Amino acid sequence: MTAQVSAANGIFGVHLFYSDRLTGNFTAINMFDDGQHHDGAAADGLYGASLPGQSAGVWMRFYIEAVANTTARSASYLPAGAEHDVFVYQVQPQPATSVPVAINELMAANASTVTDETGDYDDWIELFNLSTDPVDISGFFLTDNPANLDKFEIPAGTVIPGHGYQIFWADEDGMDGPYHCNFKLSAGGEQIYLLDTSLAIVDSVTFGAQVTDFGYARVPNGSGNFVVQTPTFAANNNATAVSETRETARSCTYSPIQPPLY
Ligand SMILES: [Ca+2]
Ligand SMILES: [Ca+2]
Ligand SMILES: [Ca+2]
Ligand SMILES: [Ca+2]
Repeated sequence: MTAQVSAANGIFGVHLFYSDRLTGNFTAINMFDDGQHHDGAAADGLYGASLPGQSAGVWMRFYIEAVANTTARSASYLPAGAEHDVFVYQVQPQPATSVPVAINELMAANASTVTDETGDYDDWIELFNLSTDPVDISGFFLTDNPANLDKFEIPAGTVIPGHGYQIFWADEDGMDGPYHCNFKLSAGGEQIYLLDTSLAIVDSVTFGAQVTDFGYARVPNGSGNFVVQTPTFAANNNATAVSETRETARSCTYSPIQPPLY
């Protein structure tokens, strides 16, 4: 953090107040104008200080206090209404490096396309392994909440074969099996993240309002942008035409149910 500060009588001190939660007390640290705190040159009026690193998803609040070098030690604040009005930001996750797994397709309004093991037409998320080698995603996470990145932990022993698919039901039916997430997909749209074991983002998708019984899928399969199209449950997204051959799901532990052909 840096702040450009000046006062007719000079500066007594500049302080950065911060909190790693949305309520409660602030911690104060000094800001410096010594050229050693990412503050430009020494004595140039630009003060600097660094906030301690935080985990992804954390909401941070902060404000700055500048105290004039007068007997009254009069103080000014940024924002002016601190500490009732403060700055807020959320720490974003780092992107993961070289995990060749994509959020490949999702369905947030499944009325008649495909059912889970219990016969429910529930939301689903399809992951695709872009590489030819198996990828172990045990301990990875799926979430629909950027403030709760470790919401659903992918079970141990989850390996997606090379060029294979893995379906996760987003139905809050965790008792029905290991691949039932503790969240649903909003048909009105939201964000879905896939994160690795250290909560770095492997892939994410932001989607808007969904069309009932249509998929939202990467085309070309695994790498393209998302398009609304006929769903391809646990199968290649390029194969949406009736005349095309569907790729068989190789990673599913349940009986794959083919979506209807249009
Ligand atoms: Ca400076
Ligand atoms: Ca279900
Ligand atoms: Ca949701
Ligand atoms: Ca698909």
